[in-house]
Amino acid sequence: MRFNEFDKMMRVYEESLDQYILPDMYIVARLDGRSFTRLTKEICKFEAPFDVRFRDMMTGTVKALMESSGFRIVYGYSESDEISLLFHPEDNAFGRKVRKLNTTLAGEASAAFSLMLGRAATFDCRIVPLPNLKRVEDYFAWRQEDSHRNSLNAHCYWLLRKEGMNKDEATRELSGKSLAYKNELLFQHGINYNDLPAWQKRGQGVYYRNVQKEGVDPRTNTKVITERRELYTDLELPLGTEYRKFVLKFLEDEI
Ligand SMILES: Nc1nc2c(ncn2[C@@H]2O[C@H](COP(=O)(O)OP(=O)(O)OP(=O)(O)O)[C@@H](O)[C@H]2O)c(=O)[nH]1
Ligand SMILES: [Mg+2]
Repeated sequence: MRFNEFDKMMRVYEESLDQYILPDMYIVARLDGRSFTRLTKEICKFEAPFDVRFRDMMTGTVKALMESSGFRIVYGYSESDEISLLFHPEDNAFGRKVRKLNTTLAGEASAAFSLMLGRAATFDCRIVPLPNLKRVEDYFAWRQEDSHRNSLNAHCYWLLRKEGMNKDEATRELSGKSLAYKNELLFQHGINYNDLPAWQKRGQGVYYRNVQKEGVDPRTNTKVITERRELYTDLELPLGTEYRKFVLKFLEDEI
């Protein structure tokens, strides 16, 4: 068999699982830290339930993906050990091949996070194709609600652990309990959930914004104001309907 024919025959197998995101679908990628329960509790012993160093490594990873993955990402969101990335509607990198998106993003996130942490850590990645703007805002509202529920539960869990319960007892105590019950549990111990930092309840957003920088024009030696686009980490994301509008704006600004 000539090499050309051989090559053609083998490519059929290689490409048999390839999928593409259909045109007009909005793309969101979600990355999640692999076995980060062990990493955060046993290997690195991050502060629980929330550690600012861990949060900053997660947002640092989002920034690395937005700056150098080669994809046009208009908004990045992080909560707990996960990251969601909203793609520019016209991003056509790798012909929207799912395999390339997943592997490139997971590889880059793992590398960026590992360098910051100083040891190997990995992320998985899934692509979520969304059919319209309503589902895009639903997606981000969903992850924000997940962040809220996780954080309320985590604060209660670590409160019970500090009170002397072991892992199983604390988990059992909270299993099936309502949000109102958990809020009340914290309140009874002097913690008002509403007063906790916004980022712990809603997660962090990363996006580009225009900033004005003061410089000196070397030709005239006078002060000049220039505008630059830079990545910004927002630790006070809006909530509910306001957050939905906030997310859609990143797409509207680009269309
Ligand atoms: N100590 C600490 N842990 C955190 C922090 N943020 C997230 N985590 C932990 O990260 C883990 C994320 O949960 P999962 O993604 O469901 O669990 P996982 O162990 O990563 O499992 P897989 O994702 O299935 O591989 C939870 O155990 C969280 O408590 C933090 O700021 N401090
Ligand atoms: Mg994980």
